[in-house]
Parts: sequence; structure tokens; C-alpha cells
Amino acid sequence: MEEKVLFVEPAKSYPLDKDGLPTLPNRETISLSALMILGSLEEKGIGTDFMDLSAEGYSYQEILNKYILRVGLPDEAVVQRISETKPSALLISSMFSTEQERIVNPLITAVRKAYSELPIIVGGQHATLKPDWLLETGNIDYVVCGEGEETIRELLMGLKSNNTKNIRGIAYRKNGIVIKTESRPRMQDINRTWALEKILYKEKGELRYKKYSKRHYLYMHNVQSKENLKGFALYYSRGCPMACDHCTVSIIDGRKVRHMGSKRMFADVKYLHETIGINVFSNQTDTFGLHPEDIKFFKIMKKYRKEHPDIILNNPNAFFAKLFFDKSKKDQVNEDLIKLYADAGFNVMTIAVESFNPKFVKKIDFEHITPYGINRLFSMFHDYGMKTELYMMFGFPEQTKDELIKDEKIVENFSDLDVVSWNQCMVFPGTPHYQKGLNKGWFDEKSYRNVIRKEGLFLTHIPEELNLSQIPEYELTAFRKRHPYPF
Ligand code: B12
Ligand code: SF4
Repeated sequence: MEEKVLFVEPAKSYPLDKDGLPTLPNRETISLSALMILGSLEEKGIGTDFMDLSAEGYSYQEILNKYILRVGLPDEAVVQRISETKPSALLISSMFSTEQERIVNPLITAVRKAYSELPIIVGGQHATLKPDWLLETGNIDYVVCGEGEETIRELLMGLKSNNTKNIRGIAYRKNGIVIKTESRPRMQDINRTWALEKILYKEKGELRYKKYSKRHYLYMHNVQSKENLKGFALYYSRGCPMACDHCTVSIIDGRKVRHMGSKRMFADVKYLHETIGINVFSNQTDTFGLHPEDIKFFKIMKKYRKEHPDIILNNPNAFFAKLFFDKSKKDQVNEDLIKLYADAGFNVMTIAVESFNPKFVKKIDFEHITPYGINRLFSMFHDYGMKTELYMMFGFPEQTKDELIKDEKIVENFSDLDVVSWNQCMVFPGTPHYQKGLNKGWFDEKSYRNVIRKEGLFLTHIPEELNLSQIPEYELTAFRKRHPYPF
């Protein structure tokens, strides 16, 4: 039998309301981590196998407690697969800090119990930020910290030759102590091979991700073939210059935006459209439209869509407002650019403002771009046939009720806005907000971990202990009632 490693994208967790019903839509999302890690291994001729527990087992839903629903195949399915295919190592992605204790730890425990010798390697955003939390379980051999493409190849080769010394970017436990090796510099050239076929097809001819995963109803705008929707995530750049206090992206991927190039982007889009019929491409990078290669891509798409008007682009991750304004003049919208986005196939334009209070937001210079200008921007999106969405946040650390009401009033005055999505600020390890919470004694690591273990931490459910604002909990609940998460 060909030697293979098995990559598992764990189950997902979702918040429940007091009636035990999910408060966020369950979504099928392509595992970008597996796409890239397995691509890097396939390129070196290393055999791979892949399971996505939530995408392959949506009907398996288990209520873990009154706050958390687990969605995905049971962990025994992984144990079963290992017994059938005998992989040489198990690779697991740990992206969300909130999912370690309830989702990742039980999976690893189940596998370790059945296979005490199988090397277990975990990577991902959470693993990068908190390798010690994972390693303390005693069930993981290695954590890959940071980008995994190079590290995983070296680690697997090292395991084969019994020499894992001098591998940069890993953490492991020796005599109960966590050892982190020298960190690996970020890749300069991120234009790498992706394991497209392996990830998208479960078996030959059978797609793994069948449901189109939209954010909410607005995303159906302009979609032609509503019955036959297939989606893919665009993730062709890494890094973000903004380093916002609530976010880990600039910390993990750096402030410089590295891009795979517009040619590569288009080649993938064309291939996926022609061979699989994928017609909705939703961006998941954080700076879409900022890098010149994105603009080149939109120009190529504009041409391609003349023959293929069924293709839709959108960016649920939200655009920076500043992309659409001329630098030289206050509130001056760049209409040519808006036309380009419309021609490239965007159906919904989601703009990230988060707050109109500069105390909480770094990404907009409010002297240059005012609410008036943003309203004009939305009107112009409408003029070009696109829907509009505003991404706002509330409950920032130390935010007062008056500050929130001020934001709410500004938003209420927008005339050309279709959807506002209000998101309560979440605090994650590694962020300046988390550090502030520790420094101010609002929580400590133990109490933080206890509360997310018990209640999780979701857009629609922030445990009371992690409300770092000065707004009392009942006011936040009332605010959320006025602005429910848009389905
Ligand atoms: C796409 C995305 C999503 C998607 C899909 C995620 C998925 N595949 O399941 C959606 C929209 C569903 C989503 C949802 C949420 N998200 Co999100 N999301 C992202 C985003 C934008 C990109 C993640 C990604 O796929 N990157 C691409 C991959 C390739 O990069 P990567 O994960 O870093 O992988 C590299 C390395 O980590 C490593 N690696 C990764 N896995 C493995 C595994 C092995 C074995 C190895 C060796 C290496 C390795 O190698 C990879 C290649 O170099 C990030 C922000 C960002 N830019 O990173 C936030 C982010 C991951 N999300 C975040 C959050 C909070 C959420 C939510 C919890 C929010 C909520 N709704 O309450 C939800 C909950 C998820 C759920 N239950 O479904 C936070 C997580 C913070 C944290 N520490 O937990 C992030 C970091 C954003 C932030 N605010 O800081 N998200
Ligand atoms: S702009 Fe977005 S991705 Fe960038 S640091 Fe801020 S929240 Fe994170």
C-alpha cells in the first residue's frame, strides 16, 4: 500500500440559543489549510488522504451543552479511517482558539487512545498562537507554528529518518517542558501548488463541498442559476498592514501583503468554472482590492465575464473603505473603480467600518472619509447594480453606551444600505485586546480558558465574563435584539 499521511479538518462548533437552536447558519467551508498543506506535500510526491469532518457529516449534530453544538462526523470516523488506510502520520488543523477544548482535544484523545505510536501533528492559527495549550494535552507530538508548507515537508522527512533536529517553526514537549524551535521566516513567494482535486473531490466525480455556503440572503443577488450553485473561497494573498487591536492576522501573517499573482488567480477561477462549474467566488483574504494584483485580476475577470456572465464575485470578509476614495479630496469616490468592480462580477459590496470612533478603529481616517462619503459610496454601488453591506462592531474594550449609541445613530441615517452586520468584539489570545485584559486583571489565562470551554465564544454569543466594554450586559442584549445577525 502507498504510504500516506492523513489530514483531518475537525468538526465545527456553533452557538445555541436558549431554545437549543443554532444562532448562526452552519456553513460548509473549504479547508484552505488542507488545500495548501496537502498541495505542498503532493508536490514532493508524498501520498495524502483527507477528511473534512463537518463538510462530510453535516447531519451529525451533537449538543455538547446548552451553549455549543458540534457539527460533523464523530471522531470515531477518523479512528476507523486510520485502521483502514494506516497513514504514516495524522495532520490536524487547529484554527479557532475556541474549538481546541471542545473539538480538537477530544479528536486527538480518541486517536491517541487507539493508536499510541501514530505521529500526531497539529498546525493552524490557534496552534501557532498557543502551541503550549495543545501540547499540554500530552497527546500531540508536534505543533507546526506559522506557515506550514515547508515545515511539514521537513518534519515528515525528519520523522522518517528519525532526525527532527534543526527543524525551524515547530514546538514539542520534552520531559514535560514545551520547546519551541527557531521560528521560520515567512515565505517570500506564496504562489504554491494547491491540492485542488484532493480537497474538492471526495471520490472521483463526487464533490466534497456540495452546499453553496453563503453569508446571508443578500448574497443571492444577481445569481443566475440559483439551483445549481457552487462556491469556492479566493485566498490568494496573506498579511494585513493594519494590525487592529482585536485581530491576529498581522501578527501571524505580517503587515506586508504577499500575493500569488493575478494570473494564478484567474487560472484557478477559469479551471474551477470550466471543470466543476463553480460560479460563486467568495474572497476570504483580509485585504481584497488593496494589492495591485487584485485590481489586475478584476480587469481580467471583466473580460472573462463578457462570455461568462454567470460568474459572481463577493467579499464577505469586507473591503477597506479607503480603497474607493481618492486620496487628494475629502469624500471623493472613485467611480471608475466602482464600475470595474461591478463589471468584474461583484454582487454585494461589504465595507468594513467597525466604528466611527477613531479610538477603536485604525483603518479609516475619518478626517478624510466621513459618514457622508460612505453613504455616497453605498449610493454609487447601488447605481451600478450591486447590493451594499456594512460591517460594524460593538462592545470594544472600555466602550461606553453613549459611544455605541452614537455609532448606531450614524448607521441609521444611511440611506443606501441594504444590510448592517453588527458584530460584538471578541477577544482572542495573541491580540492587544487579550493582553490588555490580562494586564488590567479583567481575566487571567485560566479564567479565559474556563469560560470559552464552558460557553464558547461566537459572534452571537460572548460570555458575560468576556464583555470588556463598560456597557452592561442587559444593554448589549437589547442592542443585539435591535440588530440581530442577518440570515
Ligand atoms: C476563512 C476564515 C473563516 C471561514 C472559514 C474557516 C474554515 N476553513 O473553517 C469562516 C467564514 C467560516 C470563518 C468563521 C469563523 N472565524 Co474565521 N477566519 C478566516 C480567515 C479569514 C482565514 C483562515 C484561513 O483559512 N486561512 C488560510 C489558511 C491556509 O491559512 P492558515 O490557517 O494560517 O494556515 C497556514 C498555517 O496556519 C499552517 N497550518 C494550518 N493548518 C495546519 C495544519 C497542519 C497539520 C500543519 C502542519 C500546518 C497548518 O499552514 C497553513 C499554510 O501556510 C482568518 C483570518 C486570517 N486571515 O487568517 C479568520 C480567523 C481564523 N477566524 C476567526 C474567527 C474568530 C472565526 C469565528 C469563530 C467567528 C465567529 N463567527 O464567531 C468563526 C467560527 C468558525 C466556525 N465555527 O465555523 C479568527 C480566529 C481567532 C482565534 N484565535 O480563534 C481569525 C484568525 C480572524 C481574527 N479575527 O483574528 N472564518
Ligand atoms: S484590517 Fe482586518 S485583517 Fe487587518 S488587522 Fe484589521 S481586522 Fe485584522
